[in-house]
Amino acid sequence: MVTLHGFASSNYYNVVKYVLQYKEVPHEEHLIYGGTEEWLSISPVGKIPALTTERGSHLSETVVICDYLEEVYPDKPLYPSNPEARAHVRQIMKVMELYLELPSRRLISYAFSGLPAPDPVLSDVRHVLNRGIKAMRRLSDFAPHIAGAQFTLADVYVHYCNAVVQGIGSKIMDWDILAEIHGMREWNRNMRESDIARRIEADRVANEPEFHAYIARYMAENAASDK
Ligand SMILES: N[C@@H](CCC(=O)N[C@@H](CS)C(=O)NCC(=O)O)C(=O)O
Repeated sequence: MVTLHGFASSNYYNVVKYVLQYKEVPHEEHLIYGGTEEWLSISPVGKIPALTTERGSHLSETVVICDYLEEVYPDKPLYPSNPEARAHVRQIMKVMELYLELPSRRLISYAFSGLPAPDPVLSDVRHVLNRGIKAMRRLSDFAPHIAGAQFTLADVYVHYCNAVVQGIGSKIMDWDILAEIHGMREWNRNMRESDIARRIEADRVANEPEFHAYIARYMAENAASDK
């Protein structure tokens, strides 16, 4: 059995969790928020999620984990068999990560602390997001899936990255970022309807109070150590 480490409020954790459920891979979840030295032996950068394989190896980085699962559990494939189409799926995910999720994520501490984000940060984030929006307009198909006819990892990945774009980026910047990409909001709504997505959302909602308590403790400890 594989073990998924992390917590249900993490969008990246939910990408892997979706893939595990979609491929019906027997797994257990290990609730951890990270932040300790021991965690680095499982996830070297300290990020959530990580996966311990059936053979006991530890993997981190969401797409690396998903690609591993794709190779080891090839039934119900999440990549097209054609190399060009496969690269297109990877391109969508990379653009989403670098030009939409990560810039939105830069605002996460302001979202949690309630402090205003400095103007140079906002302007930098807006610039990168605009590039991402333009790219996603060109790359996304929504016919009916993000990369076309086949449901792929890009659907799962973009859906959960959108949670950060919408919940952090749009919120802090007062800007409906997803509405800028024609078809994205409707597609995103449809993605919420599957049984897997509903289960993952229920777990996320259940985890929220504990996650917020963890963040509050983390911020208080860091504020104390800054003094
Ligand atoms: N590049 C990583 C990003 C993962 C990530 O940012 N995870 C967040 C939780 S959603 C995290 O671990 N944040 C805590 C930290 O950055 O120390 C991946 O693809 O898995």
